[in-house]
Amino acid sequence: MKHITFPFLALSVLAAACSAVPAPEACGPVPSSNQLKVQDMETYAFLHYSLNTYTDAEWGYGNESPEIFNPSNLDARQWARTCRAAGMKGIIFTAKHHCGFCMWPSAYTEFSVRNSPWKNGEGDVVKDLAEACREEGLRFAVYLSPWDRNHAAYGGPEYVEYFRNQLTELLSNYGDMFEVWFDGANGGNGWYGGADTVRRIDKDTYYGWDETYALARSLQKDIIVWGDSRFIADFRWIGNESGFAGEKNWSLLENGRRADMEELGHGLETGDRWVFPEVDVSIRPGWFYHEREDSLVKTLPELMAIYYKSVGRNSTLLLNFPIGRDGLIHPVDSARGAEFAATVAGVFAHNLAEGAKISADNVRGGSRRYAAGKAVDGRPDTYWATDDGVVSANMLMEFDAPTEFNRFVAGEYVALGQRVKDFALEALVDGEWVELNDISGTEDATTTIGRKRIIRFSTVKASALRFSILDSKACPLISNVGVYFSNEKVNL
Ligand code: FUL
Repeated sequence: MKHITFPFLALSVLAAACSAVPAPEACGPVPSSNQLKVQDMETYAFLHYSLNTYTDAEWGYGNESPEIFNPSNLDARQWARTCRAAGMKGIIFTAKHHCGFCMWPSAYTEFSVRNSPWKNGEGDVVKDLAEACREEGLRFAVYLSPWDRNHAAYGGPEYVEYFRNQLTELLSNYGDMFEVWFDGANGGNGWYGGADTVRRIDKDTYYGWDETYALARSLQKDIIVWGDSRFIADFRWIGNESGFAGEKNWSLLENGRRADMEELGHGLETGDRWVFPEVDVSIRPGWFYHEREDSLVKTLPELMAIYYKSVGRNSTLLLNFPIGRDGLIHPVDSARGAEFAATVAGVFAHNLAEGAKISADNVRGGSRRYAAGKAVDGRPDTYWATDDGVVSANMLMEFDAPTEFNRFVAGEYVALGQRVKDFALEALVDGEWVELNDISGTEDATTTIGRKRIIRFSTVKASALRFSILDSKACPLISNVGVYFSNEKVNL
């Protein structure tokens, strides 16, 4: 009996010891599972394509003829393949831009591909792309412009019904969607069914966002809403279209109040709702294709800088590829996208922290379950945690031999809330502790962490790295730490 009871007893003692260390409680607002899933996609693509592609414009007036939509070579599979090769995990497509032209044969308007010569009016770009995404293993989503410069009733209640009908069509007929994008540009001059006038609306009240968001959520169980209203959506605009988030970046905003530019860029430490930041930027100067921009495709160093300032600053990156007039993504853009993905993968291929000796000056209940090593075990669901009430602590990484590195990555276990307010990095170089800060920073870079924070510094050759959390809303939960060496060129 002994040899059976003993391990049994030992196991129960161990179990009791583990359960004696309570798991940390959530701190403040937390993300929904839909938000977490989109956050974890990190990079996904925007595709801008509409009549503007053929009028060489960025905003159509709404008086264009559907006849001009007749691409010779439209191939949604090429778009999906290109996006996948660029490291994109999903695609958001402009089903309807401000001109009002529908890239699917909507039952509610004549202003759509149904009245275009392309495929004799039998085509459906949204359907083609939804299928291509499924084939390439990408998630799919739509951009539906609330502003419609073609519709005669824009500005009145009838248009809002039309808008919701279109939303229902899109979210019912094309399979699973991960996001719906309700652009913030709203009202102004337009064709409006021939009225050719100026129509102003109150963008907070006109669309009945509460109900419209609820409609979207009721039609798609995994969807997140991107919106720009005081009825706060699930993801927020970052406040610029240049590709950067603030150094300090909270995933929170205050519900019921329109955020100003400062709050969009940095979030709000005291916010009462989880609203993750999304950085939208185009690989070219414009969102739509213009031949004159063929030589202005962003360079690899520019794209890398954007990556560090978006994904590396607790945001997702929504990178736009315009569709060309032939119905394809231009080869320069495709090649640049693939180079970008390969470079990101290369920089973060080898985590030097994995070979280091890892320790911390505080570990929750002294438990192995919350040990510092949990931050380098490659698992997103385990983390280093401190005791409740301990809001400053450090983790030490000691290398076998002096090691060269210039990138540091940290991530919080945000399912239980974003916590860290301030941290510091120091490297032990020739026996001296040297402070490391981001090379691009105009602001203090080592502040918030969130889901992922990347710090870039000039190469150091160090025998140890100290990651100190200086202040946190509650005990910090660090699920990921990485140290890397990269020699890729990055724009500051
Ligand atoms: C803006 C729009 O006005 C642009 O045309 C583009 O669609 C961009 C993503 O959002 O608000």
